Amino acid sequence: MSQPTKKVLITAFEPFGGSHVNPSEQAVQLLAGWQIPERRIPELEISVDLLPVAGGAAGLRLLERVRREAPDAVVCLGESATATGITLERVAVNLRDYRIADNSGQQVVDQPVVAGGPTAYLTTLPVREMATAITALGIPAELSLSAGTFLCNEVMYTVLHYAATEQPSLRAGFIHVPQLPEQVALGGRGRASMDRLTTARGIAAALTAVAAELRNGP
Ligand code: PCA
Repeated sequence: MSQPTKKVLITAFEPFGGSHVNPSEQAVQLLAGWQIPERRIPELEISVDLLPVAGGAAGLRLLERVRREAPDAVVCLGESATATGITLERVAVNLRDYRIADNSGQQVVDQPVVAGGPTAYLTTLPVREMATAITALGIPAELSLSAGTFLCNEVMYTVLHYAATEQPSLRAGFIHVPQLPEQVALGGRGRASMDRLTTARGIAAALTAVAAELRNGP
């Protein structure tokens, strides 16, 4: 008997911080275009969106989409200049403390994401299984305790707060991806990088673990 289809919303971020590309956007373009074999997960109906790197606006856009589409899971992606592999975030904190200005020019310091909200939320994605699925392909993956205090943490906290308060069945979390080789080369520093195809394959593998979790869930 075929499984009922589950809806997964995947988001990426636009470029920021003076860069012309964002590896999360490029990986999501490959996922959306069915350009990688691992993408074929019949029981998942995948939709994608691109979020602005703008405080407040990113979360509003994400929640508007979540309310409209009512997905079963939300997987948000963003770039990290320090990630050495595909990085599955475990915790979102109720803190906005931007190390640089966002794309609208605002640099928020020491503000909560949601006034009066809990200090933190744990991811509701099966991050351990996702990491295992990624590394099984020979692609580096790790779990992380903090998505930072910039936009990535902000959207992760925003969607987890929405789930906790309005849609408890919704699974949500955040994945940081390394910079592209060309970004690291431009920066002139010996940092880790990952090409877009490898990143997209890793994310697709992680989605198979999400699909398994949704299959077994309520
Ligand atoms: N990375 C930033 C915001 C946008 C992105 O791709 C972050 O780590 O918060």
